[in-house]
Amino acid sequence: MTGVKTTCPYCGVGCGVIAKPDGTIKGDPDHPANYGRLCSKGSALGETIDLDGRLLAPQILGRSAGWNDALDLVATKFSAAIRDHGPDSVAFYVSGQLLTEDYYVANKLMKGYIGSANIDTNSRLCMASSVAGHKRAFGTDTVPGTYEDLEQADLIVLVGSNLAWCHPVLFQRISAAKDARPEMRIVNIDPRKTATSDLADLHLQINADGDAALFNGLLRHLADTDALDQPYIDAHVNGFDAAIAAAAGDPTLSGLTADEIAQFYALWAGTKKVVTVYSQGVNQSTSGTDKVNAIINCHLATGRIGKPGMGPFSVTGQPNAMGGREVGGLANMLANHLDIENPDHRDAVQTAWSSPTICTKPGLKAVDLFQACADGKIKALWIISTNPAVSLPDADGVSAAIKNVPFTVVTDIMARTDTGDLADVLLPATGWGEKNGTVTNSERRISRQRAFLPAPAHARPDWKIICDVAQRMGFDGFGFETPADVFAEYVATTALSRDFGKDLDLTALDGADYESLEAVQWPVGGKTRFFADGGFYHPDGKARMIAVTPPAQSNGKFILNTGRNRDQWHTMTRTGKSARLGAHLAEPYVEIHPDDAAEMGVDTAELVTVYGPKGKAIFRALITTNVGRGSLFAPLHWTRQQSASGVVNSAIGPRTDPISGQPATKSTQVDAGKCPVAWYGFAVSANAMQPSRPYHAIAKTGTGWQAECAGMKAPHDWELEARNITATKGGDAAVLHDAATGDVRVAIIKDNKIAALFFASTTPVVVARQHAASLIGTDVAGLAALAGRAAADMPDPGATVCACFNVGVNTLRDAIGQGANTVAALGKATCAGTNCGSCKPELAALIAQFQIPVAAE
Ligand SMILES: Nc1nc2c(c(=O)[nH]1)N[C@H]1C(S)=C(S)[C@@H](COP(=O)(O)OP(=O)(O)OC[C@H]3O[C@@H](n4cnc5c(=O)[nH]c(N)nc54)[C@H](O)[C@@H]3O)O[C@H]1N2
Ligand SMILES: Nc1nc2c(c(=O)[nH]1)N[C@H]1C(S)=C(S)[C@@H](COP(=O)(O)OP(=O)(O)OC[C@H]3O[C@@H](n4cnc5c(=O)[nH]c(N)nc54)[C@H](O)[C@@H]3O)O[C@H]1N2
Ligand code: SF4
Ligand SMILES: [Mo]
Repeated sequence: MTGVKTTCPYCGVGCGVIAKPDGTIKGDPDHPANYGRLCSKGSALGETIDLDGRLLAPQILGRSAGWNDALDLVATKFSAAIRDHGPDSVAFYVSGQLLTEDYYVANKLMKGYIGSANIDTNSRLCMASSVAGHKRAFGTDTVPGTYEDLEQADLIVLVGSNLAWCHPVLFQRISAAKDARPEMRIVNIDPRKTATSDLADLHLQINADGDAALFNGLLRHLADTDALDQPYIDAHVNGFDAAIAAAAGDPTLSGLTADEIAQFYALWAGTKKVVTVYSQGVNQSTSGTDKVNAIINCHLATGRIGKPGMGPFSVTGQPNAMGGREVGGLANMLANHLDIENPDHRDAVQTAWSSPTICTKPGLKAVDLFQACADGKIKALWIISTNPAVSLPDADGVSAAIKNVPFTVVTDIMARTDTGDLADVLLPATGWGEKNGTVTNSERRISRQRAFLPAPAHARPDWKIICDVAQRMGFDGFGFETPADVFAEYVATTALSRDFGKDLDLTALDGADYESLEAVQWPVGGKTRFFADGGFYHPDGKARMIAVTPPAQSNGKFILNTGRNRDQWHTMTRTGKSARLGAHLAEPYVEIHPDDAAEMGVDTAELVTVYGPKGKAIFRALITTNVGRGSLFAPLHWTRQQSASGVVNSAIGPRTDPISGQPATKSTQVDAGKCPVAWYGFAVSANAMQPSRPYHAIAKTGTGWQAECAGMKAPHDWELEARNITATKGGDAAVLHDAATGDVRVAIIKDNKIAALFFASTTPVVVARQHAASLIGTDVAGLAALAGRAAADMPDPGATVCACFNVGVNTLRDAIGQGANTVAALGKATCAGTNCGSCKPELAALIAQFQIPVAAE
């Protein structure tokens, strides 16, 4: 069969994919987001579509149930709560990973039929500050730029964005543009040195939340050096005087030196074609909305917006973050970029929907919504396509809050998630590859997701499940038979936003053939960029510059920063299935500066406990100068399914931006110290493990599973401990216990094959992990396996760097030692980096680290 053209379900780049039912995946050469490229996660999609761990039938209180019973129960419970406690006693918490059609019907049901706006989305944790900033500046939530601007710019400023890992194909497009035009300049503003910093000409290691001070200072500098576009300001911008007056503060409060600041300001002022890309380092902050406006202020004041190669560019995280913003998935939006507070908008939407009611006030934003659950105000809750028990701040408090709701429904594709484990009813959704719909990417481009696999067992598409419940609650208006019907209604309702003079107008797609719909950017058929000649959406048609007051700098002992890894997607329900993706970074870690580690008495790979305002988490210490003193960084990916104490949001409190309500998940004041463990362990097993030790983290390997663990007290019986941890019964065990060092090694052999290996030590276990995993299922003699390192003829590749070809750090180090001193040469020698290219920044870093210095003459 020829492949099916669809769209990657991960990040907001929105790459076109050609997929086949056998799991063959390749980039779509014709898709304007990626022109054939894919990153490591996109390339590995074929490894995540198996049915392992999938939720395949509805469950009521943990038991399989039929759809009729489950849907009836959900409809009855929601209707009863609304009847007894009013519409605001129920809530939906949805996701930027829903398709537009799913989102559209969920929003319609809550806002037009239930009559509450208690529908919020994980986009609150992601894009809310950008939405609020756009609305303040432009009068509507418009992203003015396009991907081409990134290639046409002479200066790209990446603020709080690790594009190399989080939007890898955009990063590759920029990297290729810089190769072609080496004079192109890149500045990266991030408290942490990342793979993205490696491409930058200037990395500004700013203090947490120093951005507003820095961009305020830039505005002042632009004014002082005659770099303003006065005619543009006069014609199209309000608020200049107040903004410049507020920008009088000292930019070194950003934590940067006067020298660094001068370099950056001169570059920005002197380069006309500048794009400022920003992401979660900007949005996830108590000053997130202000940071967005401080950035946009500089673009408005110079008229550098909406022209080729110029503009502020908020890149979206999730595949359909943008689509959700279009249909109104946030609790403070109505639908189609129209406003809840505007009675004319409400009337128009209600008329278009022919709905019995319409919400009259904004609903609860995510953090408040879960607080209302804790307070007993929410009687029925439906969570769809998101995992808030992990991803919201105060994750343990949120888990307790969900438990406190009398009736909770979770729709997911997986049977076990931290959130699903708390639900009364689980509803099985069809996942990527099995469902049809549309998503909108960061540059407003709508692409089709198309099914290339049958729906497994009883799973159903999200839009259908929502419509079925709506109909059982007695509502008409949900009789859609296909996602094409939903899309057609959505397209038709965008006539409303057009008629109110808003930006979102898809009516040119009226009657378009859904099956063959090509990727299309809105406004459809019109201009691709907004605002070059003004035309803003405030009533007077002008933009607004906003007076921004930078926040006071934090003086806590440690600031906990959080974010993403290259090869994992959020709570790992899908990427966690791929052994080669897991091999990149296999356990929860915390980046910590060497001086801080020394002060704490923490050595490489020991464990660190991070104490937050509401709870704590334990991580492996990764000692590195990538973070500054007093700064810690931990990834958000680990959940209670794969780890004990690895949920970073357990250590984060529910602080939010006062305007957008977005949680500040990148700057928590915490305390941290060495975790006093008695022993460290590492195990590989053919069986799935759930060690339940004070610290553990499991990951998939090519032969089964691996587990890192640690205990507070040495067990009496190491063989028993090894069997418990590796979940291995029977067979023979060979146990080596070195009384002098305390090192323990256990091999369990069944049917002459190695079933499990376990290594423990009073210090972090030094064992060739990949090699140990490769022994499972082989007949290597038990004692040889316990050597814990590879024989000379079978070198251990080390931690995976290139996920596509499974090339490890040791292999790369050897190749560099033999003279492969460029990324291209390394690719030739080892294949690393020659498929998706996501690891190229790390290859460059390894070359810098391992290259044999050429002796000075
Ligand atoms: N591999 C991978 N890619 C993804 C995802 C994933 O889970 N995995 N998720 C997707 C989603 S939903 C999103 S939202 C995006 C997120 O994409 P990004 O925003 O690029 O990713 P993060 O790692 O969350 O954070 C980016 C950077 O912000 C920095 N930062 C922290 N505090 C500050 C600050 O005060 N100022 C500045 N200037 N920087 C700061 C952090 O050090 C971090 O390097 O990624 C998308 N792509
Ligand atoms: N500390 C900290 N916390 C953060 C962040 C951070 O940087 N730091 N980032 C925040 C951001 S930007 C985001 S976007 C969130 C992400 O956080 P979440 O949305 O909670 O994370 P995911 O793992 O993407 O959850 C998606 C869920 O939907 C399921 N799913 C997948 N496909 C489908 C489908 O087709 N239908 C249904 N019904 N379910 C499906 C998956 O199995 C999974 O359980 O995390 C936020 N939390
Ligand atoms: S950059 Fe990677 S994760 Fe993002 S859409 Fe493209 S292939 Fe998917
Ligand atoms: Mo996100």
